[in-house]
Amino acid sequence: MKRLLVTYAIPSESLNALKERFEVIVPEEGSFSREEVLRLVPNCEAMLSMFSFKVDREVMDAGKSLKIISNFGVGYNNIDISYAKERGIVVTNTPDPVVEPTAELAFALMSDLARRVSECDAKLKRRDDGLKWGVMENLGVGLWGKRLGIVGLGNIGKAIARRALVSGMEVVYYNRHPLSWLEEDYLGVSYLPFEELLATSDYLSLNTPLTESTFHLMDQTTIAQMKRGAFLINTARGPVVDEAALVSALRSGHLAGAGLDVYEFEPAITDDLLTMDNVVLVPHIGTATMDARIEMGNYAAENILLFFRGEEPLSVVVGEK
Ligand code: 8YV
Repeated sequence: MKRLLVTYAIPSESLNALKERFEVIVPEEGSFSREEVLRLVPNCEAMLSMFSFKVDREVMDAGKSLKIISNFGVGYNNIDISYAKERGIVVTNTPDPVVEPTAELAFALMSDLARRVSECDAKLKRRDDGLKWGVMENLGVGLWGKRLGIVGLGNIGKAIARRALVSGMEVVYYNRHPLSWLEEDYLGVSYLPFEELLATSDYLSLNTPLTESTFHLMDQTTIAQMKRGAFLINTARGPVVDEAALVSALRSGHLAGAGLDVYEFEPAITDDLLTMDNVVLVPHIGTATMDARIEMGNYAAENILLFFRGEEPLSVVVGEK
């Protein structure tokens, strides 16, 4: 029987079909440590990995028999893709089940910031004397009539755009390769050059993968190019934003607020962010619903099953297409 190493205790129902065909090595709860993975992987033909676990050269060298790495999640910046290519290891991911939950969270962060929900909630709960009730108190900005700029209009960006449009927002986007006018028309979005997008968006949502070219895409220069009083939402990957530059733009008042699901030094969070009322923070929960976790698990499992049946996996990052 082939062996599959699952680095994290994902929903057990997602592993049922795999257990019929593989010896599945999975932690009872939480995740295997790096040392455990290095000890267990040598005998495994397949690995089901998580964004928080680095699958680098050392792991792949230890995994002499590895044929496939099925990543649980859409983002695969945790995997040394060029080494997987070199070794001929197929890498797959789970783009479809993450779309709606991530869009939901991005929209929740944006709505929260727009109407200062978490800020008021926290002040009320700690009976903060600074919280005043009154017609001219706790004024937010709102979403209706405002412009949302989406950096990276892939499937998640499009799902955010749909939500924004029904909320009365105007949606503009920047992609390295703009969509066709037909698709723009169908979605109700318009392309803008990056600098124009930054300068005119009231809300900026980051939805790019983390690559060499998106590392610190939002740094001191690009954050300064953002419209004064704008809000930044990041549900993509932390290092897309230079967190120190973000903190100083929030301190100076250039940015009105930020909604963050991901962090440059995750799981560490820059201390200053923890003290700011106009910052809404959540611990990388973009796809954290039970439904999504099961769907992601099933999808990651299906990728492995299809591969070993000699069929095309659902979503291939590296390997035969
Ligand atoms: C997951 C994510 O929480 O899909 C991604 O890239 O970051 C999230 O959906 C994560 O991948 C869990 O491994």
